[in-house]
Amino acid sequence: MSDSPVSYGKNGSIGVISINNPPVNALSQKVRQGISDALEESLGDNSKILLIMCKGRTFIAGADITELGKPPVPPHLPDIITRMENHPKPIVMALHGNALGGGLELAMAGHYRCAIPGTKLGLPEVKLGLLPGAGGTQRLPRLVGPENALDMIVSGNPINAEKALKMGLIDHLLDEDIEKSAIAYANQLIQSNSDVRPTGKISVTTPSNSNLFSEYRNRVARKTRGQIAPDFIIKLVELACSSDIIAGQEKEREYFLECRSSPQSAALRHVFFAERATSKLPDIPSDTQPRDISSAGVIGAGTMGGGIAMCFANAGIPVKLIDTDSDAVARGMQIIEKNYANSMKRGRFTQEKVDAAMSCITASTEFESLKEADIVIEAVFENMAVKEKVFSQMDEVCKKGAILASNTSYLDIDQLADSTNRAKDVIGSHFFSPANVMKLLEIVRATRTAPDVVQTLIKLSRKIGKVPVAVGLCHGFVGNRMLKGYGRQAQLLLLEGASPQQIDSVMEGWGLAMGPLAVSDLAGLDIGYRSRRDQGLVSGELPEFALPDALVELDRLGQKSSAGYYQYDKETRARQIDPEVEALLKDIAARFEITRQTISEEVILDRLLLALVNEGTRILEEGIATRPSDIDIVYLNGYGFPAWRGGPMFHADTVGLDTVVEKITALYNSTQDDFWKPSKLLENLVEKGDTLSSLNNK
Ligand code: T1G
Repeated sequence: MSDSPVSYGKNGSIGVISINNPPVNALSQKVRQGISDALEESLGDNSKILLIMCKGRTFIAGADITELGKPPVPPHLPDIITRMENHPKPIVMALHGNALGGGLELAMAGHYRCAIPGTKLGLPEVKLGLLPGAGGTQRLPRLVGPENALDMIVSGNPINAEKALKMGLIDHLLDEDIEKSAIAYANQLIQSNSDVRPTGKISVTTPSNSNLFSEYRNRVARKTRGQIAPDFIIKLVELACSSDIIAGQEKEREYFLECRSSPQSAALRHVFFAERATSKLPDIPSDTQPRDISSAGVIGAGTMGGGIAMCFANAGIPVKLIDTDSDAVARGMQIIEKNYANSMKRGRFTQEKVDAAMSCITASTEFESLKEADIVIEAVFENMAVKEKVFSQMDEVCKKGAILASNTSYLDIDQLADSTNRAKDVIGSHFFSPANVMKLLEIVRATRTAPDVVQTLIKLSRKIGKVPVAVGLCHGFVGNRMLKGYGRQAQLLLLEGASPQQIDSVMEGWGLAMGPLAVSDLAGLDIGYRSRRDQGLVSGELPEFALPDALVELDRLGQKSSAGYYQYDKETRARQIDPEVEALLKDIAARFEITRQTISEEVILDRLLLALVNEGTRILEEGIATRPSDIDIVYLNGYGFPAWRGGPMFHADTVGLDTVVEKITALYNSTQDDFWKPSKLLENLVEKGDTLSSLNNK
C-alpha cells in the first residue's frame, strides 16, 4: 500500500486504518482499494478492534464526484460497506470535519461511531440529483428512525455531532485531540468486551404516524418540484421500515443508478464545481493577498442598503449604515428589524443570532462616520449624477486603502471611478434584491480596479455568504444584460398573442422560480419606466415597452399597487388574471399592426431560453464573463433558474449547440432582428463540434 492514500498499522490491540486523500478524503478508487486491502490484512493479525480515521481537515466527505460521470470501477463502495458491516472484529469510526455522503454511509457500516464536537454529518446526495447509493437510505433510518432520516436525506442538510449523539447516529463525543481520544475510546470498547453491532441487523422503529410518508411527500412537493431523487428517497426510507437490508440496498442501487444517469444529476454535479470555479480568475494569481476587511460602511438606508448591511452583520462584521435623511435612517433600521423578526419567526435565526447581528449595525446621518471603514458600498438612487457625487464624497472621507464599491445594477463603474483620485480602489458589488437573501454577488471589475481589490471582494463574498462572480463592464454586466433580451422576447410574445399567465406558467413549469411577468410585478414596473424616461425613450413608442409603459401610466405598478400584469389579492398577494390587461394587449397589438395568434409552449420556451443563450455567448466572446459556467452561476443564484437544469449555458449544451444555432438562425431569418444573429462563438463551437462546457476549464 506504498502510494496508497490509506495506511494500516497497529496501536496496541487496535488496527488503525488511516486515510489521507486531500483535500476532503473523497472515496476515490485508490481510497476504496486501500480500505479493502486493510480490512483483508486485519483478518490475519492479532488486532481486537479496528479504528478508521482520516488525516487532514475532514473525515471522508463523500464519493469522488469527479468519478460519478464515469463507469464505476471496483472495488465498489456498497461491497466494501457490506464487508465492513460483517467484519468479525468491531470497527470504530472516528469522525471530524465533514462526514458526508459515502463517508457517512461508511461510518454507519461501522459498529461504533465517535466524533469531535462540531463535526458535520449528512447525506447531501440530493443536492447532486442523487440519493445515498451505499446503504444510506437503509442504515440511517435504522439508527435515527424514519422521521429524522427523511429530514436529513431529502433536505441533504447536515447535523452536528451533538445532535447526532442525541439522535443515536453516533455513540460518543471525543475531545478535540481526535487521535488520542479515539484510541482511548477504542481501548475502552476492548476493555468492556464490546462486540460487533451490524447496523443492518437493527430493525427500524415503525413510524408513529402511519401517514408519515404520504404526508412527507406532500410537504416537500413544492420545494422538490421537477426533481426525481426526493421521491425515490421517500420510497426507500419507507422500504427500510418493512424490508431487510439486502432487499432495501438492492432497490436503493436500482434507484441510485437511475438518478446518477439522469440529466439533472449531470446538471447538479456541474453546478457543484461551477460554484467553486467562480473564485478562480485566470489573470489574478490565487495567492494574491486580499485586503483586511474588519469593518464596513453602507451609504443609502433603503431596501438594498439595509439588506447589504445585514449581510455584513450576519457575518459578524461591524457595519455603519448611513443616509443623509434621519427619517430614512430610521425607516432603514425598521426594515432591518422587521427582516430579522421574520427570520426568527421562520426559525432561520435565533434571538441570540439576531442580537449579535444587530449589535454589529450602527446607523448615522454623518458621512464622517465612514472614515475608518475598510470597505464602503453605496446603494443610493440609481442615477449617475447622484452616484458620482457620493463617490467624490467617499474619496474625501474614506481612509487610504479603503475599497469604494457601488451597488449599481447597470451604470459605468469607470465613470464613477473618475469621480475619485483612487480608481484602483473602485469596484462594483452588485447585490440582488433582497440583498440579505439572494446569494449572487456580481463583482464588477472596472478598467483600473486593482487585482487585490478584486481578490478581496471574492474572499469577502464567501465570508458574507454570497456566491461571487467576477464580471466585466457593460450595460447590465452579465445577469441584467441577458435579462434585457429575455424580457424583450416576453413582451413581444405578449403582443403576438400570448398572455402573461401563459408565459409565466410555461416558464415556471419548466423550472423557473418565477415567470418573467410575475418577476416584473414583484420588482415594480415603475423602475423600468423611470429608467426608460431617463434614457430619453418616448413612452409607448417601442413595442417591447408599450404594455409596461401603459400599465405604469394606469398606476398599475405591480404587486406594490395590487395590479400590474396581474391583479393581486391585497391580503395574500396571490396573482389573478386580469381581463383588462388582455384588452390592453389587443389595443397595443392593433396599434403596431400585429395580428395576435395562438402561441405554443415550445415557441415560448425557445424564444426566452435562446435569448439567454445567444446573449450569454456574446458576453463570453466580449470577455465580460470568464467562462460559461460563471454565467450559469449568475442565473442560478440571481434569477431563479433551476439548478437541476444546470444554467443557460449548460442547458444549451444539453439541447445541442447545432440545434441551438439552427433555431436561432431560423429566428433571425424570420424576424431579420439583429438580436437573433447567432453569436460568432456559437457558430465556431458548432463548426468544431465543441461544447460550451469545453470552455469551462479556463
Ligand atoms: N469529490 C470531489 N471533489 C470534492 C468533493 C467530492 N466529494 N468535495 C469537495 N471537493 C473538492 C472541491 O471541488 C474543491 O476543489 C475542494 O475539494 C475543496 O472543496 C456513494 C454517491 C466537504 C463541505 O456532496 O460539500 O457520496 O476547487 O471548496 O468549502 O452515496 O466540499 O479546491 O479544486 O467545497 O471547505 C456526497 C461535497 C458526494 C460533499 C467542504 N458528498 N463537498 O467545503 O471546501 S456523492 C458531497 C462539500 C456520494 C454516495 C454518493 C464541500 C465540503 P478545488 P470546497 P469547503
